Amino acid sequence: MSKSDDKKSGITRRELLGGSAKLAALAGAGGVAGLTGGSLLYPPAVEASSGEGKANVGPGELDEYYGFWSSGQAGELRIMGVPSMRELMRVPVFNRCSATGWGMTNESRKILTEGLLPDTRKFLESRGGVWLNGDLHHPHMSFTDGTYDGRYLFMNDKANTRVARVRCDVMKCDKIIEIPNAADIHGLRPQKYPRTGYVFANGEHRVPLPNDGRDLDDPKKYHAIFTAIDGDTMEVAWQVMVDGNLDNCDADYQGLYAFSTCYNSEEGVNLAQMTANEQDWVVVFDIKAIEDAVKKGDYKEMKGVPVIDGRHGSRYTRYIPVSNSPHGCNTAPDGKYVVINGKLSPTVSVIDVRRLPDLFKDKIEPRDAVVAEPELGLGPLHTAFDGKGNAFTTLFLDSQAVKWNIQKAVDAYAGKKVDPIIEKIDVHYQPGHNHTSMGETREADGKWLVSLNKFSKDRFLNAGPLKPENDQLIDISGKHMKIVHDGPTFAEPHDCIIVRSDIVNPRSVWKKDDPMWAEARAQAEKDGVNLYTDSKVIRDGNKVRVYIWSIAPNYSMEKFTVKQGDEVTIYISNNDQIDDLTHGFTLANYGIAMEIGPQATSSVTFTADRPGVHWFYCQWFCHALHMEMRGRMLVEPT
Ligand code: CUK
Ligand code: CUA
Repeated sequence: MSKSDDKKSGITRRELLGGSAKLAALAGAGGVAGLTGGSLLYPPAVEASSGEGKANVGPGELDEYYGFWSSGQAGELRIMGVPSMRELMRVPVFNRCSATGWGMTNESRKILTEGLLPDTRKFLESRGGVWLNGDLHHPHMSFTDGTYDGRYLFMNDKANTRVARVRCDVMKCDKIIEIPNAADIHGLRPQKYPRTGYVFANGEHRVPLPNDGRDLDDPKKYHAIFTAIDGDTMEVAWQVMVDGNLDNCDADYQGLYAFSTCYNSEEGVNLAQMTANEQDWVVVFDIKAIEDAVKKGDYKEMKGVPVIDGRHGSRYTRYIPVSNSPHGCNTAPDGKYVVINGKLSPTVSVIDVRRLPDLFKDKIEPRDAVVAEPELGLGPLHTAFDGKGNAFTTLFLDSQAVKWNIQKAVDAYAGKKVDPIIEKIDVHYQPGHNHTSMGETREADGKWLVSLNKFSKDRFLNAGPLKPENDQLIDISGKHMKIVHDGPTFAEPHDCIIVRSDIVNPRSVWKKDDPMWAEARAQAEKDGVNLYTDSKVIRDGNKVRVYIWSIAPNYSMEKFTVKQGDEVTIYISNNDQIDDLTHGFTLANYGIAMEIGPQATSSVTFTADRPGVHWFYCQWFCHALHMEMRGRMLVEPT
């Protein structure tokens, strides 16, 4: 907070911090005080904290919004309740999961491997077949007509150049593809209109094409690639080669353009080179023109994908100069403006999408598409919207959230004497992304803002040198922004979306014909086995298939025998049809665990190379006799 801001609001940063701490203490104690007859310590604070009351979702009460949180280098998707900020679920995607068996079961390994490029598959052969890590930054829901439609969530993996999809009907990942030609997918956004449609994904780092060793330390031969993925089939539709690198991206509300920020127009390979220029740029992609180019054949095919040349001078792109090293790229719900966040510059640049047709016709200069450039504070990274014409930008270096008015910023840029900044509040500390409820849709409702802060320092009990991040919930429904909740989170929520709960309707019980275990179903059919009623051991040379079903607290088989060296596949089908009756299957000392949801089938294949008695047990608490839900695998030595 600058000195002048301190004077304006009449409080210092430290006092504000103290005040928030008191509010937080009250949030926990308020209810108890009434019961115990204890007096409220800070009654004025309660009056002042209307938002806090709204944020308090009592035991058994349901949240108004789903939050879908990334987890950065943890590689999973997290589902939160907003405004309670309760963590509801973790969905393994790019990581492996000890609880659910993601990365161990045949069903998950199929998803983790089927979209790998041949050379990666080969690379992983001696490394267990699947990647062990991922870096999930940007989870975004599919759209229809400019708003969330509850079908899918899409997300990037920066670490191993992948894009994944999660089915919202069961909240499980069903597709992961590796993106060819690109290096390290960072920015990701779905097409908003007319529907998703495309999922746009930025290859952040520049590499030689092909990247097979023939070119090494010759950065002039490096390229960054923008990718459009068909969200329905999860196949790459087309790619565009650009100048510079690619950071974040977004789409418009008209279905005509996509935008990517570039923080390395210098095409450097070290920090000094990458930040040398005064200006970098935003690349604008003309989607219809690119689709035409694909139809007409104006592309080069690389690794089976049409790659369009979108470098300077191309008909398919335009490069709009903005200040050095822009980062976030956010389309406003009014459908008119795209906010480009300055990062190294204290400004954001506002692009008017209505000027883009003229830009592509070269009737205006690229800079003429910029209609505002308000100076907001130090380190603007990402911007969210309230649907009422206001924007909220994170200031990483200032550790603040700034609320500003878009129209006023446009007016000020045009020369009017107006101050677009409405309010700044401290957040704790160093915010990256922020997000408003429904804020990246045309249904932005202006109720909540989440600030995803990279550091928590003194906000929580010290848990050791590795600190959690701090997600703060801010009530933006009133005149002033008000922090109402601190939420510690483990590494590292870059980004999130906040979706009205009526849009998301997951099932409680699986359908028996779910595509997730289609292969198990096909194999069972070949073996003449009903997955849900037959217990069978089928020997097929040294391949053994074991079919087991379960009803709490029993497996249908108490033991089975195999020979040392057999390749064993175990299929477990959960015959319980009850809400919240998940079983597990853990095979002790074989490193195997899997989740089997109600009416689901899970399977795992392994070599029985350890002779002896091996207990398998249910690791998902399912019944009073859950501990007894177990059986034996007897492995005869050869
Ligand atoms: S990036 Cu992390 S703070 Cu990967 Cu969306 Cu901006
Ligand atoms: Cu089945 Cu625990």
